[in-house]
Amino acid sequence: MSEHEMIDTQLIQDENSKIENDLLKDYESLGERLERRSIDIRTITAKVADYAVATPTWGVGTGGTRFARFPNPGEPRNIFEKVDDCSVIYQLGRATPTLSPHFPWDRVDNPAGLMERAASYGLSFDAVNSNTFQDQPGQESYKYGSLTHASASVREQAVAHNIECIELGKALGSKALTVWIGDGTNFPGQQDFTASLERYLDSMRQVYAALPDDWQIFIEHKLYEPAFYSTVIQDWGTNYIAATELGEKAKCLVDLGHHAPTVNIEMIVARLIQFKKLAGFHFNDSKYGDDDLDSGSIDPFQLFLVFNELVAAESRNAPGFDPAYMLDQSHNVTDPIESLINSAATVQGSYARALLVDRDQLVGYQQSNDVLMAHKTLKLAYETDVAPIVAMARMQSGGAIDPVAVYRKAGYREEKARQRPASTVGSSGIV
Ligand code: PSV
Ligand code: MN
Repeated sequence: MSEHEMIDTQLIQDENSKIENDLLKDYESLGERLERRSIDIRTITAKVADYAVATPTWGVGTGGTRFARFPNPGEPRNIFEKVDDCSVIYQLGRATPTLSPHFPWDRVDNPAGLMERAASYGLSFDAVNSNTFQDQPGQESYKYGSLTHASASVREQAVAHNIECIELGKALGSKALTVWIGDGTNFPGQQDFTASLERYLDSMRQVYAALPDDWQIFIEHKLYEPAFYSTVIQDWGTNYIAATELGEKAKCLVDLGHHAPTVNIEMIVARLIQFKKLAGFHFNDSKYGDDDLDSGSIDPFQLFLVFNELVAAESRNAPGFDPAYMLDQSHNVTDPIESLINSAATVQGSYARALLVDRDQLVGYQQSNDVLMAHKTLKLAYETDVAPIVAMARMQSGGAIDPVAVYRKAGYREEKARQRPASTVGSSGIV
């Protein structure tokens, strides 16, 4: 348990006690139904309780679009306040014990102090993220690219930043660097596809060489945006090639929002697992071009199918399978703390559903080409309401049965609105 908490633990207990009986009844009834399918609800609950997903520090600020940003009251103004907000998400939801920081947004002079603040809430640091998609004062511009820029000095600056991120990450106890670049073009003819990828590989080899032995580098691909004609690391194919060229410590990170609308993401996940190159995830959802909607808010079945691949890999002890799980969302119209609590629970729920798939039965139907029954095997798991399992896992771990309700009742946002004067700058979230 952590040393101190942002939300009064008595409030959590009082609120839980009001609905605990209902939860027990729902849990018992679900337990009976699962027993008929030879599934032990306690085993599933224990696995769900063990499942963790990292909070992105940038997610607790209000996001925006390229048209406007409408800041929430009480936004965190620096990484210490972001950690405070993340601790609320963890305290109430119990699914998010780690934080994924982004530099230079979260750069501090005293990483030990930051680690201490996080540890006081029982939090630690997951993969660190570099940022060469924005200019910083006094630097050469990334307008025409960063790690792939035509100018050697801009590439050197971008490489140096990534190496600095590794250093900052080491001080925070992190073990991985996630590299996403916005490099690409808006016009056919603007850039040579081959030369820009060559420059990327050359820059990344220098970053890779600076990785400590027990570190990994996660390469994140994205179809488009900010570049609208071509992007250098645009899909999992280029990502896989880059990770393979770099070496064993390089793996491919799948941000769910970074694919064309109809792409079969679960199949990409299966391929990356098969060839030991799955780094992990940035969970979010998307409908058209946004890559930052709340997890499971648009296509929860897809999220389930991704977890179906993960659980299949887990159950067959797939070699080298150890993905990092992170959320990556931008909250423009909701309270970020509520969205992140909710999204972490949604991700946990998808894991729970995937655990309910009868894998032996599925293999049998696949072998005998019983298409409908194979599909129904997945659907049966997907259509099971696992909310009592997720809520029970949360309650047993000391969290709130209904975390958003307790968050609202605690008046945390109102309190922070008083303590943190309104900001109009875009520093605390994704712009
Ligand atoms: C890019 O869209 C991305 O998904 C990358 O992970 C960035 O680091 C993050 O969003 C924050 O802007
Ligand atoms: Mn991402």
